[in-house]
Amino acid sequence: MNEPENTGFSRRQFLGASLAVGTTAAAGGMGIGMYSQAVQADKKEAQSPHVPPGELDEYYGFWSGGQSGEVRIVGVPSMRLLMSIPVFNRDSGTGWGLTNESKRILGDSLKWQNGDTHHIHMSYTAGKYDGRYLFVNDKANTRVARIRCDVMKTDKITIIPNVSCIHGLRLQKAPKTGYVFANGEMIIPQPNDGRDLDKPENYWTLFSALNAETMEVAWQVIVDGNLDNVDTDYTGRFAFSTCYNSERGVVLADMMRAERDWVVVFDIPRIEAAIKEGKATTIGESKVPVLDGRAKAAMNITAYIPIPKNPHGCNTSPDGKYVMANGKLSPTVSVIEIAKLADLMDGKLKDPRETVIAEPELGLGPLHTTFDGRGNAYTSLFLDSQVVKWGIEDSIKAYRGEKVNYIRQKIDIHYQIGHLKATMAESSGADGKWLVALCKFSKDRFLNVGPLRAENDQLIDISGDEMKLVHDGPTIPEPHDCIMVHRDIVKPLRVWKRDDPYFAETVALAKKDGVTLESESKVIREGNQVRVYMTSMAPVFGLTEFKVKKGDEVTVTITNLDTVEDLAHGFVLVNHGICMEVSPQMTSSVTFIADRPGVHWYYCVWFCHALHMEMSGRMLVEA
Ligand code: CUK
Ligand code: CUA
Ligand code: CA
Repeated sequence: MNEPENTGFSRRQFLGASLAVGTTAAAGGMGIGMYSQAVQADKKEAQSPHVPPGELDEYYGFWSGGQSGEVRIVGVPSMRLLMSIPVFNRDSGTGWGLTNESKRILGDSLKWQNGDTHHIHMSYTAGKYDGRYLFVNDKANTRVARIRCDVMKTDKITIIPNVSCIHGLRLQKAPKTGYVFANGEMIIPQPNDGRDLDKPENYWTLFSALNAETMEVAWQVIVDGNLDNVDTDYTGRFAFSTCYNSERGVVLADMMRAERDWVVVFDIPRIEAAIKEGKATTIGESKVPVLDGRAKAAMNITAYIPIPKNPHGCNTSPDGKYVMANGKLSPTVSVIEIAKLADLMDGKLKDPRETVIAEPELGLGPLHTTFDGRGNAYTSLFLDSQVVKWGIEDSIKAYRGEKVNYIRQKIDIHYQIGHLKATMAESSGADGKWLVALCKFSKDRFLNVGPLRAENDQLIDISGDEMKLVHDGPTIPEPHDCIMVHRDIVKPLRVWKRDDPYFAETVALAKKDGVTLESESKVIREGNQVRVYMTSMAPVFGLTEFKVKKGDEVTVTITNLDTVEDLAHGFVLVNHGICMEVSPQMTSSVTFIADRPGVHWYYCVWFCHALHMEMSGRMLVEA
């Protein structure tokens, strides 16, 4: 075992008072590895991230895409980008935001073209990833989306009422994912209808629970302070949220005033019981039941545990014993013992701080923590640009006064790390093989591409005693978080099933028109509405031409009859701003106005056949 020295403490004293302003002022400035700690090289050679041609990655990585608004699938350990899944953004190739199928899912979201995905998580059964769904937040437009893992398409988007910015997002882990928990970050007047504009003392935010199956908001809880990140326990009873703005300030200086903010504990069964007992109200026009979880309401559905200072990440250990609140402006991570929370809720503890059983000093700017399933935690240090590996049980001993060194190793990363994640780490199946460090700055690590740069997702081998950096992975700004799930758990389809709900409504409309999509191509006119049904099979569309009149509302529905894996077609209508994906056995449709007379070509946009260039046709628009 390595015995590195813990130099973190003296460094903290050295920087002392400037700590509070550090995070905001020094972004991009400090921490390029001046304080790297040497560990005795461990004899085990680093695992190779190289996946030879023709072989497959061991893990599916699911990356939030940040302000790109999308989700990405990355192969790990090769770090090859495999696919992007449009969610809150618009997508030129698949037609996400253009097709009728995507418009139905976007619903009221169609009016917004951007999103900001931070936290992505996979549904659980009994604490283990179950490969059914992914859920992701949109900080920018206060939404939560669900992605179906069988087809890797977004299938539900919900706008959350009464809050501004959904930031933290986590799932109930047991017995299976019933609720999706979503943190409202910013505080606003309630209801936010123009009242109290200049009265921040009347601003509040809420914690939201969505039903994972229906994606409807089941209930909300109004809280003191604000809400940053969230995690849950492994029994299904508790959720925990960090709060950096206990001061309920509206400017930075106010948000940093207190030495401690807190973690809010939510007792889910008690919240459900209180709603059943009719204790909920509603806010404004929303019909969602709202409970008052503020301390002064004394409803006994929440508890507030003081934590230093402006804490950020919130991470439950895979054994279900602890939840870590990452100090950000404090060099510490606070370790809360989950077994003590029942007593806390029952009022049996004198001081909620009794639930904190360790507070290791780790370095500057601790943001997030991940786990290897072997008792070690790994915390990202934004200001130090390091990952610190530490022993959880040793940190507990040290807190009790025993003389133990809980720091195992610090490794430099490049640079300014936010989230970090180990393989399978947010499930009881944490396997401690790889760790990804999502670095906000790449600076000199890649070719200069101008003022806007890629970020750097670094791959670290954590399978041995020593962390070893093995790969730099450029990534388009800016994923905040990722999860890595073993490939045995994720089982996507190879071709669509004809009865898929994704296009069921389109199929039903065709049925009303008496059209059998799987074999027929025809044009149906009803007034100035024209419905064009055609098949596609490499290298031909079922119709090589169709005729409409200027001003007609035209719906083109295409069904891909090919059953060959990977044989997608696409439909582009030239100079009409239309493109859509039609993957094997999929039906896609798009509606537009034929506003210009003339000959307008359409063509297939996926290279599907030697005669792909010839896969085209004409829309003839009469004046
Ligand atoms: S937050 Cu971005 S680095 Cu939105 Cu999870 Cu910490
Ligand atoms: Cu069909 Cu190219
Ligand atoms: Ca604060």
